[in-house]
Amino acid sequence: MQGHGTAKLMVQTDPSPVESGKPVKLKLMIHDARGAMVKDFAVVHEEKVHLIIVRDGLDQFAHLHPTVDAAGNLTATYTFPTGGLYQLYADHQPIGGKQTTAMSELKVIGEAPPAATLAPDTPGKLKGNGLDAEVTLKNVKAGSEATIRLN
Ligand SMILES: [Cu+2]
Repeated sequence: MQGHGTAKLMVQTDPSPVESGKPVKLKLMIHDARGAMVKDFAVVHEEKVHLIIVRDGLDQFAHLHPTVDAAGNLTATYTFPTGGLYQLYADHQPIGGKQTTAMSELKVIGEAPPAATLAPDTPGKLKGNGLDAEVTLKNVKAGSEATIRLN
C-alpha cells in the first residue's frame, strides 16, 4: 500500500490527544506531491476515500469511508480499541491523477497489549497464541482485490 509515497495525510483529532475506548473525530486532509490539498476525488469501489487504520503489530484493523466535503476536508469518527501506534492509509484517486495512498501515523493513549506473534510464512500454516490457522491467498496482485481465507 506504499503507493508512490508522495501524497501526505494531514491528521487532526478531536479530542487531542486520542485515548483508546473513546470516540474521536478524525479531521483529515490529503496533500498531493506538490503540497496542494486534494479537493476532487474520483469514486473508486463506490467511495471517494478508503481509510484503513492498522495498529502496529497488525492486531487491530478498520476500514472506514470518511465524509468528504466540497473543500476536500475528510471527517470520520472512530473509537480506537487499544492504545499504541496506528498507521492510517487513505487510498484515493485525485480527479485527473493516479490512484495512490496517503499515509500518517497516530499515537493513541491507553493500555497497549502486545500484539499476537505470528511467523511471517503466509500462505500456509500459522501458529500464534494457541491458535493454528491455515491461510490461502487468491488473486494476489497489487492494486486489485485479493481473497484471503483463514481457517
Ligand atoms: Cu473502502
